[in-house]
Amino acid sequence: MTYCLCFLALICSPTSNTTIDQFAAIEGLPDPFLFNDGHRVASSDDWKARRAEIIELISRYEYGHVPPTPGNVAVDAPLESGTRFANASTFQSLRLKFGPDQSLSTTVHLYLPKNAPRPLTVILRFGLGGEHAQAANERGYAFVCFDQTSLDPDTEGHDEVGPAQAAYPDHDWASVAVWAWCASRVLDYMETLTDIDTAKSVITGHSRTGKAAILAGALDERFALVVPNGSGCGGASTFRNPPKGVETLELITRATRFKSWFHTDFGKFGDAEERLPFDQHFMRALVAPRPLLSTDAYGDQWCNPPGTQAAWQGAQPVYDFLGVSANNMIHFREGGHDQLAPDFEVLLKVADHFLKGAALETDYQHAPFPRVPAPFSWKAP
Ligand code: GTR
Repeated sequence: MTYCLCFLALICSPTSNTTIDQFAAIEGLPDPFLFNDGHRVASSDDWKARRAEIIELISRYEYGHVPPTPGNVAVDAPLESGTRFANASTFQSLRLKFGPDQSLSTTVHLYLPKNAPRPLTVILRFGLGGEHAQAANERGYAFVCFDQTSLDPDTEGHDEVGPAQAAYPDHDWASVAVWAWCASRVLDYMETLTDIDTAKSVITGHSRTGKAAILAGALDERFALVVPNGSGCGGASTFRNPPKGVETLELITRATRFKSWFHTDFGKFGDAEERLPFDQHFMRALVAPRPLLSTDAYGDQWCNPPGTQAAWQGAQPVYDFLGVSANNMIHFREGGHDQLAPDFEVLLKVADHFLKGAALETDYQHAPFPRVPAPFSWKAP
């Protein structure tokens, strides 16, 4: 136990000059209920304290630390307004400004159904493409998408200090964290609109922005439903014991690939995932007790489907402990890497249930690989 306490003190010191050898290997998924000092969560207040420790762990080693809410989001310029979907929806494009001296900006597209009762439940999605806007509007949801890359460009094989990192030079945040923070700034703006009910907001994204969606949902408790799609490595699937053919921590953090998405220390855990003091089930646990639905595809091998099951299983004891077992959801469809209409339909069904009180026909709590055992033996306190 003494060794354990020293070790935990070491890993949690943000100033320590750690090397990989200083991290003890953890067999199976780490226990999210175990505090850094070795004692275990026993009450819901304890869980709040442990949750704060987990935020520090994933910020220190995986994504970097995000700055506080700037509290100064405003419209910089309206860009376009019109209608969409045979005049059934209004469309607005505008630029928001925020951050130090309001020097940061991002473009936001708002699609609002004309005939749905106000205030509207809102679905936020990363990227300006507008995919799924019509489906959302037809079901009475506002759909808002935004350009997260205006705060940090999406680069491969090299890093660029993006505008957000330049504006906050004391922060060690990497791209995924910048993008997640961007979603929260768009939500700040939504809070100023009488047409929108931000107490009922959904955050979703696909692939790299699925990683940003789960991080946004983990850090910002205003997101009422969190739906990472095809997020895989660094998103909703675990790193430990990667099966053949999946994207591993070592692969994703290569300098020739996406090192710049993650904290500069994260690549040290490449081919040594077992030494990570957490795994991605901690991300799902951070969202609890709020509902979380991961949507994925069996054919999307690169995204590590069994690892997504493992993360879902590893978060379930936390949802159970908080008395909301049904809020931890997983869905797999046949096919490949995409956020398709059927994926979005599952999101809408789950949103209808959790945010609008509709009945849920399916519980989305079935293991996609029922014969694969859960890779841990600890239980909820
Ligand atoms: C891939 C990367 C994945 C995923 C994907 C995407 O190249 O390996 O982690 O993020 O890009 O965003 O499309």
